[in-house]
Amino acid sequence: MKRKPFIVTVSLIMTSLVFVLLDYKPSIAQTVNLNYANFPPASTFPCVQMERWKTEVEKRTNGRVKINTFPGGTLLNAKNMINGVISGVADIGCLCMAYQPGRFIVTNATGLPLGLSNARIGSLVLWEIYKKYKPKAFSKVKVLTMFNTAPSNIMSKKPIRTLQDLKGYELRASGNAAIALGLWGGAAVGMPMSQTPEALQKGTVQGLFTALEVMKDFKFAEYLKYVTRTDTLMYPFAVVMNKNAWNKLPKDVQKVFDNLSAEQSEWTGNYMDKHVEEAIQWSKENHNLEIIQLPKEEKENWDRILEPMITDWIEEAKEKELPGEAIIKDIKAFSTQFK
Ligand code: 3IO
Repeated sequence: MKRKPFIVTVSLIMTSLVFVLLDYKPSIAQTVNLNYANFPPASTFPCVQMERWKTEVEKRTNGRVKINTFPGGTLLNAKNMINGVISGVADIGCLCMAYQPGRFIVTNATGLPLGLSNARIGSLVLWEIYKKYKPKAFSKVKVLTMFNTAPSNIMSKKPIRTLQDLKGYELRASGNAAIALGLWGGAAVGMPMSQTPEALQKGTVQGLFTALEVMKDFKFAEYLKYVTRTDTLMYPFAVVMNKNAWNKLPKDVQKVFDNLSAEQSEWTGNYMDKHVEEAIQWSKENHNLEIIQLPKEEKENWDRILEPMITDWIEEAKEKELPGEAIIKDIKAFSTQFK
């Protein structure tokens, strides 16, 4: 075999190099892959909002950003969510702030019994509070959005019609909701939502205290036949992103994410409010759910019992050198603004 002249070899190498570069360059500039972790099952509202956000981001960036979603705690679980995002195990994570009340004092104030009447208002108020106070708890992440659940209600195996019925009764709840149950005389058992189905099956708890859409999404209505309408206290959520991953994003992509923040908050609130209604209907039609309405005076009494939670929270905030009174005033003001 005759050897190719040197110049031919060199030009062949150069041409392939050009092809490799041409081929390679657009693909690195074009797609950013981001992993998004979530703790509860795919059917539940935190994951529904995650899929909606993914769809919008992929559409608005013309496919230049691809979001890989990990529901059900497959990448990070409820309690290690924010630390996992800070350390880069996931690029994005959705967390419930009520699971770490001491870590998210400011934003958890929107979960106090302050009369926020639905998830839409709760979510928009939470987002305003975040923007205004920029709590230190989020200094190591980029916050993409925040939202709140609908107000909480008691779901239980036996009917709860009076405070007497609640005495010592074991119900699963976290954060402010757990404090409230305690004040009413119940026995709150703390754990993330993702562990609740097993605890109910095992009989460690006899019900739970949170937003009602879980009756359908976790099929709790199959064995929890009673709802007592308390309609108070929300569970605040945040979606956070790894700072490095954020800094590496092209400016126009960052803008797409930022433009989605308030919109995603409101979308999730609206979805939650609508889905709670659907879940109640579904539970009544398929599982014979009984809804217990407290008589007006009784309801006022239940609400009154929770009032010290506000002053206690203000005290706790003060100890941490946070403007507790101003934050509570702002929550109330924002909530009338969004009515
Ligand atoms: C919740 C958490 C995960 C999936 C569905 C949910 N519905 C309401 C919540 C609020 C919450 O975090 C909780 O623990 O009750």
